[in-house]
Amino acid sequence: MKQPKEEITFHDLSPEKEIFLNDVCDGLSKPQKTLPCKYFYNEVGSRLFNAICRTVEYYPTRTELGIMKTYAGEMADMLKPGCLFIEYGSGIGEKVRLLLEHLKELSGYVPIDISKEHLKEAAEDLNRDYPDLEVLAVCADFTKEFSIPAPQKNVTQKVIYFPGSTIGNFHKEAACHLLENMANSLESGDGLLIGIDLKKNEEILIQAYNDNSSFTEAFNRNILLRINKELDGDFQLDWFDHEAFYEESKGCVEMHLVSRREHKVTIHGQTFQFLKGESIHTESSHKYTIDEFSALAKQANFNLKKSWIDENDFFGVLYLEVI
Ligand code: AVJ
Repeated sequence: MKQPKEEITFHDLSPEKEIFLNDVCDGLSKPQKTLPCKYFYNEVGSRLFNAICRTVEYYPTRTELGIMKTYAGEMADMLKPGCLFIEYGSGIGEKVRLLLEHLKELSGYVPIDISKEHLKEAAEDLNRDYPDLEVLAVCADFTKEFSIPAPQKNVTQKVIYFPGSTIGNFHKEAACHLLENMANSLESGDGLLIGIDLKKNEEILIQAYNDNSSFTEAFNRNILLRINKELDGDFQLDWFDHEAFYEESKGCVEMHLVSRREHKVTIHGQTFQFLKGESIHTESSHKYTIDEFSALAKQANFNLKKSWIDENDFFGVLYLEVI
């Protein structure tokens, strides 16, 4: 086995506990209670998410991986030799490996993730397998401002890789805003390679968020457990039911946690009242057509160059460039 040439660079900008507490209390004070879905991804949550990805019902991961396996060469051909490859929400880094087989002349790889332990492990594994690649890991909430570290080699082009359809977690305006921020961190001719979950039969969508092995349910509830542990909360996990449905008018799957009874929850000394049947909206997952997404990206100054889709039209990987 090859020895890693050097250690990875690790920039820790993970959100502070006060911000987490603030976001939670803000969300639970609204008429429609909500919790930001980015807080799903602590160590347990990231593990549960990986379990969801392996279920039969959750088609996006395996479909996107299939597209990457088939077309990674074509995707790599769109990029300039010496480009800096920046991955938003890098997770376990499974998808990027398929591209790295074809991207031999990168100036560096910048994985960005909010889940610190998973990021560190994935970045170190990658560094071991690709000893010539400079890995500059950034633990950050990419919806907040952060800077992209510079590698030692000369950067000919910057390309943001945003797989997994994570962009779907943002409602239209927020998605547009995030794309604008990306475009602002890039220059004309720089790229964005992005995974988009496509609109499809409602039954398939509903199944994907209601898997039989109940990993999605556990993933959804885990956010309450995290609040209990990290913010001194007293949520009774089994007083909440997992619910996921497709909201046709918004084009998104919504996940909720529905209170089975009237009760009170205390978090860090602050009390929140729940009615029977009242829900916490924990996630939205927007589905697009290629045209809808390319129009949205256009507003953020990105031009669609090429797209790759699986044979069922379930998922798309799009390459766009800053105008
Ligand atoms: C990782 C955000 C794309 O929205 O489908 C999976 C997360 N939530 N099952 C998605 C998720 C419930 C997933 N993303």
